[in-house]
Amino acid sequence: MGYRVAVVGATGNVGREMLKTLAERAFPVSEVIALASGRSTGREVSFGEKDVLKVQNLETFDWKGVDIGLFSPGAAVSAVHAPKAAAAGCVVIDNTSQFRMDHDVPLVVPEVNPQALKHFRKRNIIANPNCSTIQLVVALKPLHEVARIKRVVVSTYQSVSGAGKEAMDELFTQTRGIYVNDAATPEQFTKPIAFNCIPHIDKFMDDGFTKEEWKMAVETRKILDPDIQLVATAVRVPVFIGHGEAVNVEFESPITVEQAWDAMREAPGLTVLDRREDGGYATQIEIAGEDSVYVSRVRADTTVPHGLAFWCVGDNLRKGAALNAVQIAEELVRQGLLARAVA
Ligand code: 11C
Repeated sequence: MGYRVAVVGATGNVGREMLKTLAERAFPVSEVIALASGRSTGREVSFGEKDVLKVQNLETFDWKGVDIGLFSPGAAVSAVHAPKAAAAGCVVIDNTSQFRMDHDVPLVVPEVNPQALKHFRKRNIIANPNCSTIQLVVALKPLHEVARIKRVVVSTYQSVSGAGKEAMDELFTQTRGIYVNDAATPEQFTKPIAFNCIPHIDKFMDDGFTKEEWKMAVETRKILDPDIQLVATAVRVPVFIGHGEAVNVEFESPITVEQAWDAMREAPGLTVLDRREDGGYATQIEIAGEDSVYVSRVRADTTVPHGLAFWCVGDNLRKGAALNAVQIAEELVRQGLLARAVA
């Protein structure tokens, strides 16, 4: 018994990770369909260790009979094709920013707000949050349950894979170019990314924040609590996979470091790696490929009445995108919200 599952954007960083995650977690599938733009039609992508799928053309695809669509093609493509799939009865789990803030589209991190899923039938679309939001709310949720969060200040250290395959290639080429005296002009980023940090992710908004920073604020409020104030600075760093975040949290009531450690240790999807010694913390290189969000460097922030500071890292392609989307599909099954799988 299994579901017919289509992956849209199957040749991209996240699409390939979605296929890998579906296979690794043995999600019950009767058929997996790889879809992408006409340019990629006929290309092959792996599904699990043994299977190879031929990529089909999204433009001409007939959605009838598809149970679940995992979308990660870019917001403009989702805007056109997700509603088409949803109208044909497919439950869309969309990884783009296209529908996240629509009031009738649930924005879900299964460890944080699985209850929001029950409203998905209004549009047949569920939104997967931005990668930097996902790892943050997984870390904040257990703390919010101990002492309500008032305000969050977060600075991100985001890997280039968040910007796609070409961005990863650009980091590689520029880094190599510096050693062989072959400087490449930046194309994917506005400034050199090799040996540099760029405080600019997504487009600029009228108030001076970038859209990435805005997304972290509004998505955290939608997922966790509409009363939380959040200010973000999003920075691209020369790392291939994994986003880091330095987080300061102000609470309404006292919370000790020990209480925070205990709550975070108990929380699903979260691993505390916090030895106060050289190397006793998690970094991007170590957690790439891992499902868990890692928290380190938890300490009291005594500059506010009830404050904590911590560091967290997560694999942006995995928990930040593909894994969260597959977990949403698993949660739909668990809550009995999908039609029965076909035999
Ligand atoms: C990045 N967070 O690292 C972005 C990628 O809204 O889903 C994901 C953009 C989004 O560049």
